[in-house]
Amino acid sequence: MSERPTSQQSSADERLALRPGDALVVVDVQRDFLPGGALGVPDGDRVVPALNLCIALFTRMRLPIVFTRDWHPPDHCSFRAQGGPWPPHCIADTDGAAFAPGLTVPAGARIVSKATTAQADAYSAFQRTDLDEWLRGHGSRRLFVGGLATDYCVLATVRDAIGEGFEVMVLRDAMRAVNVHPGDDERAERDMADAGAELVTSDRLAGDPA
Ligand code: VGL
Ligand code: ZN
Repeated sequence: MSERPTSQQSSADERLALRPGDALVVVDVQRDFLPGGALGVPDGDRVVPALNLCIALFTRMRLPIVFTRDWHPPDHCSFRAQGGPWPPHCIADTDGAAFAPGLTVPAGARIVSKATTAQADAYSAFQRTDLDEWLRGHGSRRLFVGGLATDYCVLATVRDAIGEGFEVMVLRDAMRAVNVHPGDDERAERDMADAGAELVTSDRLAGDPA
């Protein structure tokens, strides 16, 4: 480790240094998406420690943190009884819709509820929410995104964020996929990269010295 870093390595490190204009977006880390939940994502609980470290870092840097949540009415169109693809999940104000146990949700953190009406689903946290305006109002230009699930709400949120002009860093180790079809996780990562997102590992993020 005594070798001088090449210019490429140092620029990668510089890109992982948090700075004003950065925000953290934690997508749908809710009980129903954890193993054993109504729509359990394999290893979904594994995102919590990685995200908590990011949440601590963004908190220390006084950078915005947004928690999104799936927040459906009991007769939501995505549920099988209504002809949708999913079992009932994340019904507003139920235990299943609560944030994962152990997830650090700082007091005053911004919470964005999505897919809140029966007639429409929304995988992206930008769909019919004020997330875009809120982030712009806070001067955010670059988003670090992790959570559940890689192949649905994370993917859709990342694509929309790029479409809205944000730079996006995807926290690879802080997200997990449903994988209805084997390989959906890899396809989702490729789609995000093709759309212009950078895939990074959360433990390489750096703040200012404490
Ligand atoms: C999600 C399926 C259905 C997600 C939400 O948060 O990725 N997936 N509703
Ligand atoms: Zn849903």
